[in-house]
Amino acid sequence: MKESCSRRTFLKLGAALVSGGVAASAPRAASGMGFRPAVADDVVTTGRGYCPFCQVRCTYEARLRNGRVESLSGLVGNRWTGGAMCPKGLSILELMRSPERLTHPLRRLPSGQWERISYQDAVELTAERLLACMRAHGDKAGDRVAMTMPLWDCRESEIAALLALRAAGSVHAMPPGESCVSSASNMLGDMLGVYSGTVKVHEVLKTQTLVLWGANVAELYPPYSRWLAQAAARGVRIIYIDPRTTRTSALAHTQLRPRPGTDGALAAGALRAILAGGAYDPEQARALLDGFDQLAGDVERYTPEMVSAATGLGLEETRAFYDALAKSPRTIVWLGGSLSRYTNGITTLRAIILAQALRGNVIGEGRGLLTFQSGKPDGDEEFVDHFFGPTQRRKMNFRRLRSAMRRGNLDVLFLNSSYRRYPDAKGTLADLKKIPFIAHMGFFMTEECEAAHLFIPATFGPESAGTGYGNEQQVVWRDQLETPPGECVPGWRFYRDVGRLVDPRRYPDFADPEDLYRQFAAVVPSWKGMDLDALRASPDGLVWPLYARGDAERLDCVFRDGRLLTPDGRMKVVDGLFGRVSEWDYPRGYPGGKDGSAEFPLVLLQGKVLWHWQQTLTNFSPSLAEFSAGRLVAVHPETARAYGLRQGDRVMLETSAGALEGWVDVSETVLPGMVFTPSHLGATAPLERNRGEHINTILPNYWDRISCQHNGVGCRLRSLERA
Ligand SMILES: Nc1nc2c(c(=O)[nH]1)N[C@H]1C(S)=C(S)[C@@H](COP(=O)(O)OP(=O)(O)OC[C@H]3O[C@@H](n4cnc5c(=O)[nH]c(N)nc54)[C@H](O)[C@@H]3O)O[C@H]1N2
Ligand SMILES: Nc1nc2c(c(=O)[nH]1)N[C@H]1C(S)=C(S)[C@@H](COP(=O)(O)OP(=O)(O)OC[C@H]3O[C@@H](n4cnc5c(=O)[nH]c(N)nc54)[C@H](O)[C@@H]3O)O[C@H]1N2
Ligand code: SF4
Ligand SMILES: [Mo]
Repeated sequence: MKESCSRRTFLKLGAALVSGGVAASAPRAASGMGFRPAVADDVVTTGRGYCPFCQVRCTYEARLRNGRVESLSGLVGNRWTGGAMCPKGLSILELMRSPERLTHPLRRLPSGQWERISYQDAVELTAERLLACMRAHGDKAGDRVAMTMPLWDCRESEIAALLALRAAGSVHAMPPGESCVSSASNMLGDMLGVYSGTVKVHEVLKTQTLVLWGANVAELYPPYSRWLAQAAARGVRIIYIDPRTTRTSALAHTQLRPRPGTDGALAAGALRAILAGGAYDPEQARALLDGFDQLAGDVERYTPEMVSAATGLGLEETRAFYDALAKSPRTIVWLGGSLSRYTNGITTLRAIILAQALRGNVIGEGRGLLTFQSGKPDGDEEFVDHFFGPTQRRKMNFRRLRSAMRRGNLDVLFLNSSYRRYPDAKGTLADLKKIPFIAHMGFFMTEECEAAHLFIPATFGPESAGTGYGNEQQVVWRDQLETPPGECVPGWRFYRDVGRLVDPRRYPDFADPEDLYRQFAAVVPSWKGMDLDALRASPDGLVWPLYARGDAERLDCVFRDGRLLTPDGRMKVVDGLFGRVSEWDYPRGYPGGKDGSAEFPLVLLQGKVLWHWQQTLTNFSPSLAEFSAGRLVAVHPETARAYGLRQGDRVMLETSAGALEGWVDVSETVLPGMVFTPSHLGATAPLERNRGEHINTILPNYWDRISCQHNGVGCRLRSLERA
């Protein structure tokens, strides 16, 4: 906590505000959570932190009265956010103080009822389950213990959890990746040697064309809208590719609206057009692309006519797009998360990355690829190995983990996320129920509790300290500003306490996140320069990696030597595992695709909405509920006419996997033949506007080699009005 100010200094500040002295820079507070004027003997202090939700990782200043946080506002001086913050972050206070919040550990009795137990009992019970598994299975125990990742508390909690997992011999930590942007990060890794964006967001100011490929920046990273506005003001041409119109549409010069899941054909067509028009440097392309000579044959069939038929885009707009790419001297492509969530995502992403490479747009100023990414810095494995030694165990993915559950081969699961993030949520729950012991760390009685045997109440926001990381690989600090209610504990404490019971000899001792951070930075070379004091002093932390104290942060293109970071410095056109761009096809279950069914002729698209975070937490915020339209089912006027649906009608949305009820919103924001519905609702949400069966309960369990599919399956609508 910094700058504790007495009543006198606060009054002086108040006087300055009245006279207008600092009014212009006075931070904006969340509505309804404003800071009250001080009264006699109030102690007013401030502290800092960051929002745990999206990867913009906004930093905030908190204002406290008598030790209680009263308001949060975006930290002025944060170079990435411009000092902004969105209402999701401001809901932290509401969520912390929610009357629904669970604040004591609970154990499930054989009767199914919950019983309150002490924190110490919860720790001992968990350690005992791990030790019992180790006694029964010896070396094999490591494959019978797993965890879904605790992403949103702090990095030190993640590390403490990974250490506890390894104390039981396990490496099976499931980050949300496979349901998030893993196809994009893995294709970037495979083709360019870097698993995240190749540049930081500020590079958009230096390009000439910015393609937002499914990247709904304005609704997913609201504070980053300013980067689009600034780029446009500098003459950057913004092309947005999204089947829906969104708030991002207003910030773009042109929008292309292909049918969902067809971007791979559009990108392969771009490759063909660039090759045919000679809009590339043959010598450079041959040097960069391993298999260059195969490319022309691979993209032969993607004529503008074929692309237009596959995507539903007009022939002229398709040609105009290719022309814009061919003529632009510098282009940055921002890869939207949803591209990863189709079973043809790998091919799509490969085609887009190849198109950037062919035009010479991966290395150099104003060129590159941006992503929506956690920005997770490396080093965790190095650190865990430092204490436990290297391991030969190969990490499972979630599909394998599910089949282990199904076969009764999983004894302990730490459920630190929702399980609903994966499609076929009901099937996932049924498999979870085969696990004899699930510890869930969370805040509310959500669907996850239905699967759990032990509930550990977590700390939220300013109730605990630690670092977070964001899209620009910036690491930021959060102060602990309040005492957590009841027996709520930060993740690092629970996992440290369990880990030290399981393996007291090897599990490292640390007092708090600061201590753990310093130990980590001392062990891992890429963190040696990530000085904690410097990081805490800066409004936007430090950008990882820094190998030595005093080193300058690296903010330019990652390919500093003019060379890709793949082992041979080249990019593969054809990949043994991930295939070639000639193989593009519609995603699984697509109406009109290979395995599409005539019974489900509409294309289902679901996704995030502006003021909600993922599947769980913000469903508990009353002020965010005000922005929720519930289970809306958006259809184009033509589709509504064809189905005899009117605005507000109640309707069943049905897929091959199930059905849920919603209300019809007739809207031109979607294309004819397509349905859009939000992803955030939950069945256990206490606020009616956020309550509803989760969309993943009706999505079939489709996966490609990397990711699960959330979009593009066939669906139909059945009116309940005149049934
Ligand atoms: N249908 C559909 N499915 C999707 C998506 C979609 O758009 N549509 N999006 C996908 C994407 S991009 C992602 S990243 C995933 C995200 O999916 P999840 O990772 O499941 O994210 P949340 O729903 O936020 O669940 C987070 C849970 O973690 C726990 N938690 C949160 N904060 C803390 C904390 O500070 N401490 C502790 N100990 N626990 C905490 C709480 O139990 C909380 O409910 O979902 C994916 N699934
Ligand atoms: N408000 C809010 N913001 C968030 C999050 C949140 O939960 N809520 N979660 C954060 C996280 S973890 C992530 S990973 C990111 C990324 O989140 P994303 O996965 O990118 O989010 P979505 O809303 O699923 O999809 C983004 C856009 O892609 C469009 N789209 C869908 N299918 C296609 C397609 O086939 N082609 C094209 N070109 N576009 C398509 C959708 O219409 C939508 O406007 O968002 C982050 N920001
Ligand atoms: S949700 Fe994202 S944009 Fe909103 S305050 Fe949190 S970090 Fe910032
Ligand atoms: Mo994500």
